[in-house]
Amino acid sequence: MLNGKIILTGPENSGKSTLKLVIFERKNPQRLLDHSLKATKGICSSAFSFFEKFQFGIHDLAGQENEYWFSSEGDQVFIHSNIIICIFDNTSKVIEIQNYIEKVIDLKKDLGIKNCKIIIFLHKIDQEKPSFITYRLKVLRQFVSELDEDILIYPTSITKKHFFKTFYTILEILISIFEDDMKIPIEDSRDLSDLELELEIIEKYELKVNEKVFKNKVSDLMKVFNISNKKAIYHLERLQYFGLINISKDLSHFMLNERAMFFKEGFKKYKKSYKKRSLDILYYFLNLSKISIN
Ligand SMILES: Nc1nc2c(ncn2[C@@H]2O[C@H](COP(=O)(O)OP(=O)(O)OP(=O)(O)O)[C@@H](O)[C@H]2O)c(=O)[nH]1
Ligand SMILES: [Mg+2]
Repeated sequence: MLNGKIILTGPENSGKSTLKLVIFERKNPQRLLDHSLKATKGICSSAFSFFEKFQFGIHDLAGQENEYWFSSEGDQVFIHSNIIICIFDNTSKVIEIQNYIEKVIDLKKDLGIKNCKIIIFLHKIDQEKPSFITYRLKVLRQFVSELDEDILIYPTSITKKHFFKTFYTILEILISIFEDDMKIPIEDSRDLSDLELELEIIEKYELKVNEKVFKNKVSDLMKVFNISNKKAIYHLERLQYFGLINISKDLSHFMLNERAMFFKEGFKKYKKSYKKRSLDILYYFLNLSKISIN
């Protein structure tokens, strides 16, 4: 039995499936921006866990089938959900976004779902000028403030400039909503110094455009960080699991991948203001695993 249920909904082509893949399944955002996924058919469900203990399902609904999801048969998928994330392409008409939000609120009332938060992502903000996004957010926030639901709206995008912030925002949302369930287990020997070193590795190395060779030597890493080969491989394997680097088969070389370059662009910028809290948050992602649901 899973302890959490998250629904991703929104108009077709708004970016739901891509967001799920780049954040939770550690896929390369650039690849999914260059090669779009096919439109989702029906519902695409996956399950994940943090620290193995807190297990949750994410259900990504096909935008093309929205009529069905909001019908008295299709709406059953929303039962027991804890978070309904509505994702909109920021270029959508405000009135369409507002109508959609109202439909979700009605659905929640009809189904009598309690303990469920509605979250709005104004997505693909890279497509518009910041001043336009600010204006849009203001209009939508004003709209939701008049509803009798406590709805938060976040600007998001998986492009390089916004990837880290989006990634961080999603984690903060999960931690705030699943607060008690998501506490770091006491038995976890939470060593943030490991994570700190791994972030330094990401900051130190680079990946040039179209570079495909493993050019960084593990022996150099050992010298720079004054660590043993065993420790170096330990950190590199964690970073590989985090979806940020690739290690050569013989474990002698490694390279940052494109996802790491996306990650570090924002991390560098936000690191100063987020400080220790950001380490805690990133620690969660190191402890995220995909689990099978059968
Ligand atoms: N510019 C930009 N494009 C994005 C972003 N996120 C996703 N996309 C693109 O948006 C398109 C739609 O993405 P999907 O994830 O398939 O959209 P969806 O909401 O799952 O669509 P349905 O399955 O039809 O409901 C793809 O071409 C993605 O590359 C983003 O942050 N910025
Ligand atoms: Mg989809």
